[in-house]
Amino acid sequence: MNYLFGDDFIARPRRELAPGAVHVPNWLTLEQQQWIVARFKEWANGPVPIRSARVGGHEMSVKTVCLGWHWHPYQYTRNAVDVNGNRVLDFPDWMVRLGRKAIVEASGDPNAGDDYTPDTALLNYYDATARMGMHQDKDELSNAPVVSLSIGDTSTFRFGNTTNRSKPYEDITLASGDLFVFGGASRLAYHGITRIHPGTAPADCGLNAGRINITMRVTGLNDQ
Ligand code: MD6
Ligand code: FE
Repeated sequence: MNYLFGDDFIARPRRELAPGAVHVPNWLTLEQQQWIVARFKEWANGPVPIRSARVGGHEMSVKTVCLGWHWHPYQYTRNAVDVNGNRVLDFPDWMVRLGRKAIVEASGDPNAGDDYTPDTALLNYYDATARMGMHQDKDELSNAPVVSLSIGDTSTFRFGNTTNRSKPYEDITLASGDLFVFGGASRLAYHGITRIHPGTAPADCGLNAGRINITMRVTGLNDQ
């Protein structure tokens, strides 16, 4: 009862922060979260093990494993050329369906997801001290929306403007099960994670410590 209709339900309403940027708290059920965490653990130990990408000689504090296409600064390839050369796992059909449902949910249009076929997902793992600096997601050729899901510890997400990394920006809480869709006029908004709040994950989400963020994207790329 508290989980369903408690303070959180009132304090964190569904909200469009800017045109095309929609936050839907508590969108995934605990059972869906658990199942995704179990898959994440398999993928993290798959053909391309989870790792911290190197950006300009520094390791990112976040660890990443990819599906469909492998992201490394600042491009997508089928093979993890900066890890072990192996091909990344295919993008699963169930995740395409989940992405379409997310677009329908965020837009309120029952047909809005029909043409949405994400072909890559980045799964980021944050420990208690990990951060993500302000950035734009601009390595995709398509301007289709990015679907973001959070599981585990709560984070502070900084949603900025499309011009630069500084103000104006707004800090919001992304908690376990939250959906955030980044599309339309907000597709190239700067954003980042300023902190993780250790010990805040719901007991039954499947993750004991840290946070997983999944972002599904449409690369606009073809093989060959
Ligand atoms: C995160 N998210 O939530 C980092 N990117 O851990 C992202 O970088 C992100 O949430 C594009 C669209 C939505 C996002
Ligand atoms: Fe991003």
